[in-house]
Amino acid sequence: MKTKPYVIVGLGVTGLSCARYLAATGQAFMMMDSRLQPPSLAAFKQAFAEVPLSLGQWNTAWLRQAKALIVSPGIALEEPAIAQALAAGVPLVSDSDLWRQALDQHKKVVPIAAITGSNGKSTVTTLVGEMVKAAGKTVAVGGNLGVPVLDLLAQKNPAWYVVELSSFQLERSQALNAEVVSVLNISQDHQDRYVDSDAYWHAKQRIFLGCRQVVVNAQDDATQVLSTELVTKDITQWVFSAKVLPVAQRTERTFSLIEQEGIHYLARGSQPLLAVTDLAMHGAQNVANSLAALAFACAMQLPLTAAVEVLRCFTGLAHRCQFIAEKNGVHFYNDSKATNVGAAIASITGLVDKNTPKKIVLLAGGRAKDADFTPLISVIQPYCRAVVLFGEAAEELSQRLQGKVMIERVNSMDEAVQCAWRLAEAGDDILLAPACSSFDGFKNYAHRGDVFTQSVQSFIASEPL
Ligand code: UMA
Ligand code: ADP
Repeated sequence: MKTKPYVIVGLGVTGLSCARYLAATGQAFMMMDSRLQPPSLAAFKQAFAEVPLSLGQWNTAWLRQAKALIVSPGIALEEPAIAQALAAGVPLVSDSDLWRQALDQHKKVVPIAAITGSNGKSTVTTLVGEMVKAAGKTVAVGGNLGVPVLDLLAQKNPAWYVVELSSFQLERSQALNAEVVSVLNISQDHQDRYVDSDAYWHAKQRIFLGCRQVVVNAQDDATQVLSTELVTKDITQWVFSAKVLPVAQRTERTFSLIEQEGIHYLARGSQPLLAVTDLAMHGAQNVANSLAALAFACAMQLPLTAAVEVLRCFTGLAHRCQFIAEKNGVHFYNDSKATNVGAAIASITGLVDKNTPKKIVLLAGGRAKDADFTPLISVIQPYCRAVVLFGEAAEELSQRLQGKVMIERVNSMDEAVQCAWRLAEAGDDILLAPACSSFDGFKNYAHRGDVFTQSVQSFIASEPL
């Protein structure tokens, strides 16, 4: 009997990487996407002209007859056509399951460091990757950060895989069996995809499946391994905390702040490694991210001095609290990647300087993802001079903020920048930290950040000093 084909569901970068992998390993597959013009269509047609392709709707006949479904992370498993096929017994496989299988077939085992959490994933993943490079070793870095995990197989002889994984990727994957993993922090996100916050958090916890070492955030209990079902063997635990840990709690496996002669240092146990002021990234959130990355470096047996040098030099990723420009003492920051409430709070509080009277003019809005904005409002009230609202969530945010802070509503990024400038006073920060996803008006967060940056630059160029 002819073997059934895999059905790849979703023709984005993940779907395309799965197609390449299945073709390279001689396995039959078909491709499906509910959109008529999915983003990787041209690349797919060029490489796989003969492969059956179904576009524009869910092909239920294909879904039911598949050997297994490989469903891209952007598609909810609750999507009725997918859910029906799964309920009828069609197996589900993720791109990371295929990746794990491929790695297991190689004689040389390449260890994996895997990072999830609500915020800071991309920053920590990048830092850890840079720390491997600084140790003189080769590294393949990817996952939710951008390069799908299966595409990392193209890299020759890495000493480490360092991957960022989202809840969407983890919820549909079996044991990753990584060497070191972390759930960096948990705050609410993606409530349009999960029945409640617990379901989101349980998805994140799947990163622990089969791991050997964990990096835990001492300030967030939800980052600990909370079920013995996830980890069957003894695991080594490393701890980070962006606070000063009491001396009695400090060990070789703790990374926290210590204070010496009025100066705060990032430290291993009680050993100072780097003054906080010598970190190239700014914002309290990046102190936590740096400590987490140092914990990874030690768990991975990388030289600590090289890891510390990375922290001294790495200025941060684009679109994350990125300084754009200064005009008349007003600073413009692009944190388009603050796509949820927790990230926007970290972004605002990270800029607060209690020694100056400056305030923040916040640009916020976009697609709300069913978020609860209450915690954001309690930060906006004390620290923001005004909030400029745009996108689908503008109405909801405006109702929630009425009477609490000055609000303006706008229809374009150019208008948002001009409006923020009118509202700002000398010394203030103008911050794009939308607390929402960008998909209501932009291709993605990077596109939104680029549009903001261009608006700021043309505004500054057009205005006399
Ligand atoms: N879609 C359809 N119909 C389909 C298939 C997809 O409408 O048939 C829509 C989805 O609802 C989604 C979009 O297309 O809005 C993209 O989904 P996808 O699964 O095709 O995405 P990929 O291009 O494969 O990219 C995915 C991750 N995207 C998502 O999880 C939405 C990328 O993370 C990741 O970099 C890439 O795999 C490689 O691993 C992006 C992201 O936004 C950056 N991640 C979320 C986040 O960080 O908050 C989780
Ligand atoms: P992710 O990949 O999880 O989205 P990023 O490293 O890209 O995380 O950072 C996205 C945004 O999240 C940042 O711009 C900042 O606003 C916020 N952020 C970064 N690190 C943290 C942290 N440790 N805790 C809370 N918020 C953070």
